[in-house]
Amino acid sequence: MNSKLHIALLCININISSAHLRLFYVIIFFTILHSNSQTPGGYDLWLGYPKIEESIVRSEYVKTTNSIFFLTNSDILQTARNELIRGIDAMLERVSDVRDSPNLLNTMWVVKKNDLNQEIQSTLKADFERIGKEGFIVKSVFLDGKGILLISANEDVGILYGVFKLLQLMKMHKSLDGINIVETPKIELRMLNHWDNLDRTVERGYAGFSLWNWQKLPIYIDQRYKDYARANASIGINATVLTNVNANNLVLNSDYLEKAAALADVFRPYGIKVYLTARFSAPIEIGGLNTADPLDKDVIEWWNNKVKEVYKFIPDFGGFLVKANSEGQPGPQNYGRTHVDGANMMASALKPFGGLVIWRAFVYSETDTTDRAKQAYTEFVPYDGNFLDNVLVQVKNGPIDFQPREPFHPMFGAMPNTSLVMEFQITQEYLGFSSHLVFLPKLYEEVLDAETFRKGKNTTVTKVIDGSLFNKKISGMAGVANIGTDMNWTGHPFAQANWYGYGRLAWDPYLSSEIIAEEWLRLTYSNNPEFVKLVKSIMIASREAVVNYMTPMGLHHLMDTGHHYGPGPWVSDLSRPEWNPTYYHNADKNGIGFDRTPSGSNATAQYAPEIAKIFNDPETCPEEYLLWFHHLPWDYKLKNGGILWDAIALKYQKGVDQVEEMISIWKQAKTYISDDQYNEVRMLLEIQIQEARWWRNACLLYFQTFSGKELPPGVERPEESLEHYKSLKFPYAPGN
Ligand code: GCW
Repeated sequence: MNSKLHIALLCININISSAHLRLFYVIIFFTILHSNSQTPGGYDLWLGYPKIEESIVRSEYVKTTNSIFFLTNSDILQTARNELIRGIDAMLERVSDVRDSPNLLNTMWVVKKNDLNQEIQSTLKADFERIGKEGFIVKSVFLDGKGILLISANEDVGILYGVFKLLQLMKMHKSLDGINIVETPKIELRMLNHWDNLDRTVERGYAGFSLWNWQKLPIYIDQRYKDYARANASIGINATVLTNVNANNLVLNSDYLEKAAALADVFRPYGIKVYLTARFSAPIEIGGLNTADPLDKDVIEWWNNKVKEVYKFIPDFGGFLVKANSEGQPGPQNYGRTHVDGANMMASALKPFGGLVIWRAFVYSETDTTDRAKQAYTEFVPYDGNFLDNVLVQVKNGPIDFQPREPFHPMFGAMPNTSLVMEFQITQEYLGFSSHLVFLPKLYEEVLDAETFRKGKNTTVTKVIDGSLFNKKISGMAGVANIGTDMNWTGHPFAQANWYGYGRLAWDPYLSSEIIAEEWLRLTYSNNPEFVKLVKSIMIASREAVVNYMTPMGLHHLMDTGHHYGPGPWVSDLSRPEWNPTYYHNADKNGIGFDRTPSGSNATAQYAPEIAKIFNDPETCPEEYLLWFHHLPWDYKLKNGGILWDAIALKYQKGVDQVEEMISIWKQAKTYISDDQYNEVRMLLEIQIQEARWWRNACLLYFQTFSGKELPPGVERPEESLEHYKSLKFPYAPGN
């Protein structure tokens, strides 16, 4: 319920006789107005529409939106229209005049290209050509000698995105005077990957249970499904994979397809397509065949029929996401076939319906003893050019697994004849779960901006995945969702910024993380410039802080076993070598780090020679990747003259100091937000500082057993012994 309305009702219900009580309510009323968020607990995400008080801005908006011609003849356009009315009515506190036919008083038009007259169409010809299927125009134009605001697009969904754009601008109090925005997404497939199981647990989920209530579907449609779709549409996400890549084949049975279809029906008016994960062995498990060999004719027929059935339920079904021959999942290699055989077989079944296969490259073998970081490249790059054109290969941002920092995956740029999808993780499996404030667009930006040097200079990862470098027709980005049933959707209020920021970068991978942070803060909390400046500085520093207190200088995968909660650098007894942190840090009395140069695993050879050369030499290797690529002595001299051991220790300390700084800045931001908003994050920061100290202490005590050196001045002494840290067990850590 709207909080203002709520207070008003309270006042009616209770017979307030005392003046004191009256004053009390007045105070509550103003406290609530003070904050931007309209429903408690952050449910509104970045989509609350608080009243605009500033009179100049307000009067401009009132004038612009006074009389609106909104031609509405589809479900998506109806969604857009509802959103526009909801937004402007709330922000301007009035009932707006929106009609299906034009009149002379119109101040604004929301009309698709084909419904505009020829004259405007030809004036805006260049714009319409630029915006493609999903882009939009928000522009001041002259119509019969009168200035109006026009929102237009080639397709319905462009109108929806244009409406959200306008509302966001208004929420940020931007002037609409002479506005001229012509935007189109730079990536075609902007996907969320839910690792949601049918029992509603979420693999690596830290925000409650899965949103999808399979038990009550298809009849019961939870309001959350619509709110979820609305949030995604507002940032341009157009695809969602409902189920975990560790797939349960039951979702391909008709009873579940009917449920998935009900979700697809909810998402369609928001421009979002549904995808499912497909378990490769489904023909055996639910099809009753005795093989899932992709070249077997019964298997091929089974998939053809299954796909036909899926499209009966979901006519605009997006396709299958497949994790095959990875971490125990079945795949074509079980039958002596290749990834190409498997992916192309499914792609052929989907092709007549326009569906896609998204085949994951996250593979590493239980028998292959070569450096895990090399395996995906070794396996996939030779297949470049062999996949059908409705197959996309989805590659994690780095060669290991969503670590706080990894160099970019060498497959980016190495497969010019294959469409590669970037897979980012939004859920914070290795970055403190939903208790740590970490602004991930900083990480995403670093990967996207990385130079691949595959076609000379200035050939960044972004240019690989947006398709511009190798003229790829389909481009894509996937984000492993951090969304669940928690009241605020993501567990940590600032984890909403990672969902938001992921969507913004999928729309435009050239955007800077600073701009995204600022937008999100303004849309979520407050337009106050002081507040934005303060809190933006927390967000921007937060990613480097977590790298420092968990895995500085290129260290990686030091997390405890299974759940990945907290430090476990000492773990060395797991059945597969590459599951052990000791495999990655290789600490011994001589030094620390993974030698991936030609004298070691030679993983650097998978990068372009120009990049490999930089990584190969510890003198030129960026310090943040030093121990990713090199095994170096504890007293190795760094550029600043210090030795490696001291530098590692000081980085751990710095991470802790940075979180302390984040806490002190958050305190300064207190006056700009409500107490609830303040306290929620304050408590989470308390967890974060404790855990940052825990990471520092545990890792330094452990590595010290090898380095044999004292902690340098400036590094706080650990409160507990190494044995204490080693003894900590967390059988119920979430998300496992
Ligand atoms: O990071 C690892 C996770 C697994 C996950 C796997 C993957 C879905 O620990 O939980 O499985 O990656 O990406 O397939």
